Amino acid sequence: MERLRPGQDGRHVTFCRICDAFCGLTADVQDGRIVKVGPDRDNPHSQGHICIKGPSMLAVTYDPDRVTQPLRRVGAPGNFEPVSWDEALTDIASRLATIYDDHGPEAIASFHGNPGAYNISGQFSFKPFLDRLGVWKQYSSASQDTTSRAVASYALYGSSIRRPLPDLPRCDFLIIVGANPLVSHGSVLTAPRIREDLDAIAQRGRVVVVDPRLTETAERFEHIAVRPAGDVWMLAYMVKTLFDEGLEDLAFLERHTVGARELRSALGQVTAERVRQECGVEPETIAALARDFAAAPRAALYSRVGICRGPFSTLANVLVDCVNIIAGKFAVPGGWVFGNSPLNAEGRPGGYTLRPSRLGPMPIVIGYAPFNALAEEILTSGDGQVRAFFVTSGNPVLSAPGPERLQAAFESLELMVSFDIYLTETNRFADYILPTTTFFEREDLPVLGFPNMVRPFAQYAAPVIPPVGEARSEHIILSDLVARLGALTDRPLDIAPFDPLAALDGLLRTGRWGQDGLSIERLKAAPHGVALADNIDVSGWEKQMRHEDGRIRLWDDLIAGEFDRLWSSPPADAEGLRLFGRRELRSMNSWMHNVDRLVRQQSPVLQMHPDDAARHGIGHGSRAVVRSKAGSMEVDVSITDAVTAGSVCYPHGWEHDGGWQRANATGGHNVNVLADPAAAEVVSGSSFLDGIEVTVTPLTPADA
Ligand SMILES: Nc1nc2c(c(=O)[nH]1)N[C@H]1C(S)=C(S)[C@@H](COP(=O)(O)OP(=O)(O)OC[C@H]3O[C@@H](n4cnc5c(=O)[nH]c(N)nc54)[C@H](O)[C@@H]3O)O[C@H]1N2
Ligand SMILES: Nc1nc2c(c(=O)[nH]1)N[C@H]1C(S)=C(S)[C@@H](COP(=O)(O)OP(=O)(O)OC[C@H]3O[C@@H](n4cnc5c(=O)[nH]c(N)nc54)[C@H](O)[C@@H]3O)O[C@H]1N2
Ligand code: SF4
Ligand SMILES: [Mo]
Repeated sequence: MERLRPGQDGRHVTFCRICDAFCGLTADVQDGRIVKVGPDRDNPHSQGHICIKGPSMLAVTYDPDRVTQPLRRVGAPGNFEPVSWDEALTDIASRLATIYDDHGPEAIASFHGNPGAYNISGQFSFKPFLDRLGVWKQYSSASQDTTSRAVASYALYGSSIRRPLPDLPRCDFLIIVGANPLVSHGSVLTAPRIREDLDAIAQRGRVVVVDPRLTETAERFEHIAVRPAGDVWMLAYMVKTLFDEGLEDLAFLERHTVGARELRSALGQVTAERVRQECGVEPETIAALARDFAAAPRAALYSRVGICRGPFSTLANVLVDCVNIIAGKFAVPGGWVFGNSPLNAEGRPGGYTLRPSRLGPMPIVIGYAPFNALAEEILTSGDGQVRAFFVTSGNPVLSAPGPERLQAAFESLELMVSFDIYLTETNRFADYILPTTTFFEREDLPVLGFPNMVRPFAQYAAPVIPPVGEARSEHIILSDLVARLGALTDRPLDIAPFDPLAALDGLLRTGRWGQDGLSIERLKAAPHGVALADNIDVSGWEKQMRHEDGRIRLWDDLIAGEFDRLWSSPPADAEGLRLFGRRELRSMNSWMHNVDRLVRQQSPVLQMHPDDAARHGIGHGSRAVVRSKAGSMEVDVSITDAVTAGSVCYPHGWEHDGGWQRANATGGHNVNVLADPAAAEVVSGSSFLDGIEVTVTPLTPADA
């Protein structure tokens, strides 16, 4: 089949790059412009599944508020004037060269936001560029969703990039802890038709959702309501039950693990009473769940961000894997398995280091430093102070703790450069906003999804249209910047132009299906994508172990230390309220809020249980103040028994003040004012975003 050229009239085949599902899309081009976006029914992976966000990228692409030419800051934050690429890059290169020569890489920092993970241009240039400059102060949204998972993997398997996933197509009993796949469409799990996969599991067996809210997923299946941040106790009790009742897979433990005895003995400290108090679930319910899980031949316990942002997130993630491993559900069909990426992953760092720094030791996880150090790095004067900051596809002022301090930090920088498609709450402080492409304007492979596909699949998408306005993809901008910088800096700089596709071709050819001829060329010849296998091949998982003895560590110093911290933590306050977040189908973190049909019906409110509302004198629709140790905000309250008593729920990513006019008019508040910017889990650097202790005080009386 002949591929259409970018911008050529006709139906283009492509795929969505907003979330981990990577759904196949079609895009109809007329007179050089995309006029319609729909599902690609011939995509063997997503088979016509899409959600409303995919086609909404049409509105984003041609949004009159989109930034489509380079902007230079003039005056107060948010004020910009257009400049040429040449002017922008010349000035950035010269200011960067001065900072680099005078202060070295310690004076440079970066933030890599979420959409950058779905973009090979950014993935294969932004981090490599900073790595080659010697910059280690690289921050990312991983501190908000993944570093605790990565550290758990490092402790267990010796590699922070080995992340098991549930083998949905062959699973008959799935427990989901802290994930809402019917809305999120999967995280570290690529299964575009996930609703059908879950329905099929429920039909064959059970799907049980452990969550403080009766989520869209919980409502469709079985629900166990848990207190936010309490499930580390629940998971510990599940493991304890498996050991106490002789339900462990002794043969597997003997052959493939070390530390089962120490783990078992440590769990002796878990009492039913403490478990009930911490997670609000009856210990007998938890024990019954553990028994049923162990008895089911093909079962998996899956968890995602709901357990990654509490005070014990690394330990919670370790315990998730322990439940699977000890019950004999690890690396078996239908269980908790490693996926089959088509890319050669040999060169990928799976490390975890504690790096000494002027602000104390910093855990560097999957190449990123803990986000909570960023503002301090910029604001703390002296040797090593950060003066230049690059941000790509990130909006930390809305997405991360401590927005006020971040704003002050960004405004104090000598040089701040943002790569984005909008003028945002973050880059309004930048010196330059460099306009980048949307996914219709660039080529990509679903690289992030590769290791997490329950049905291994690969696809290449060509650009549907040429870049709108003067937009350019990251690797082109950075290749240009590198050339200019090389001519200016006194330090040795030997960085070749970035070529993401060539790099990926090499990784495909030397990867799992390379011998069968998998390459970019082969993918280009199959526009709807290539189904690589019906199921994940679970054999050979031992080769992925990175501890010297090849065994899984159920116990080591890090895990022991985290248990010690848990044992000495003060018991939960039975009267207190804990705040946690939620995602909406029509919202994507802090962006996509400029699309009217997505945000029209959204108005962020604080959800509160009727018993708590009565206790605090709050009526439905009341205004109230939510206060935490870190800050406060005014909210509208909605009373609902969908949230468990003792907890309140508010979404993130609101309170816009950028160039996106529709978004600015949406209202809502930046919930991250309540998150403590100074606090993070020490071992992983993960932020505390769920389970924050708050008070809620009415501003309007209950009967108003
Ligand atoms: N309280 C609370 N806070 C949270 C969360 C939560 O659940 N609760 N969730 C956290 C999670 S999981 C995450 S991942 C983070 C996300 O946080 P971030 O990664 O900081 O931010 P996003 O909201 O995803 O913003 C992405 C930015 O990328 C831009 N963008 C979109 N597409 C492209 C593109 O193709 N190229 C470029 N260059 N830019 C693009 C958008 O305009 C936007 O400015 O938020 C975290 N923050
Ligand atoms: N529509 C939409 N899709 C998205 C996103 C989006 O913003 N909108 N964001 C994308 C991103 S960046 C990510 S990382 C993924 C995340 O994907 P998921 O992890 O599937 O998504 P969440 O909705 O954040 O699910 C977390 C769940 O954990 C629950 N939870 C909160 N605290 C606790 C706790 O202490 N214990 C337990 N057991 N549960 C808890 C929440 O109620 C929520 O239901 O989604 C992606 N997909
Ligand atoms: S589910 Fe995710 S990948 Fe699929 S259309 Fe929606 S946003 Fe895009
Ligand atoms: Mo995320």
